[in-house]
Amino acid sequence: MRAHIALGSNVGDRQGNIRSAIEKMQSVSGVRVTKISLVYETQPVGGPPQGMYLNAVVEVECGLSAAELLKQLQCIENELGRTRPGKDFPRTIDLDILLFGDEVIDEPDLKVPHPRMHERAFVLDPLAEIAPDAVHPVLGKTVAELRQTLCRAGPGKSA
Ligand code: A4P
Ligand code: MG
Repeated sequence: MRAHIALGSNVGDRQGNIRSAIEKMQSVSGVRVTKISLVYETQPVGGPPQGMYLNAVVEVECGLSAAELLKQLQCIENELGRTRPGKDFPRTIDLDILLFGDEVIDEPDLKVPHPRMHERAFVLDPLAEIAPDAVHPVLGKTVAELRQTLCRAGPGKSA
């Protein structure tokens, strides 16, 4: 299955955290990283006042189920020192499954497509760079179309 994963970091060595997370994904058996977007610096959206984020998206070919992939991503978050004081708090690394082929999953601990992906420039800009033609299976629009209709935070802002 082809899946897309968002990476976000705004604590510590942000570039190093993104790079280490991708390296760790590459070493998960059953996961092959096939595309990597550029890294984007973005304004924090939601949560308490906090530093700027680096965001990126990768595409993987995945022999695991979505639930198994989530478990592996959470292990990587923990290895990179992720703590969870509350929602939208600063983080060393956040790994979210955006799309998992055309699967629609609505479990308490796993929602795919990611419920907020279509509202967020910090997701759609890097995703559109590597997968403009991927289709959101609920909204029935391509990533490029979602990005075009996005309401931006303000002129020149990328988040
Ligand atoms: N979960 C459910 N669905 C998924 C999925 N598709 N992928 C559950 C990954 N996890 C999923 O996540 C909380 C729970 O979501 C997990 O236990 C998992 O079972 P978390 O990573 O512990 O907490 P979080 O990151 O605070 O929540 P979440 O939902 O990832 O937050 P958001 O909505 O993604 O927002 N601003 C900028 N510029 N850049 C950012 O990257 N990120 C956030 C986080 C806010 N503002 C940001 C950024
Ligand atoms: Mg998360």
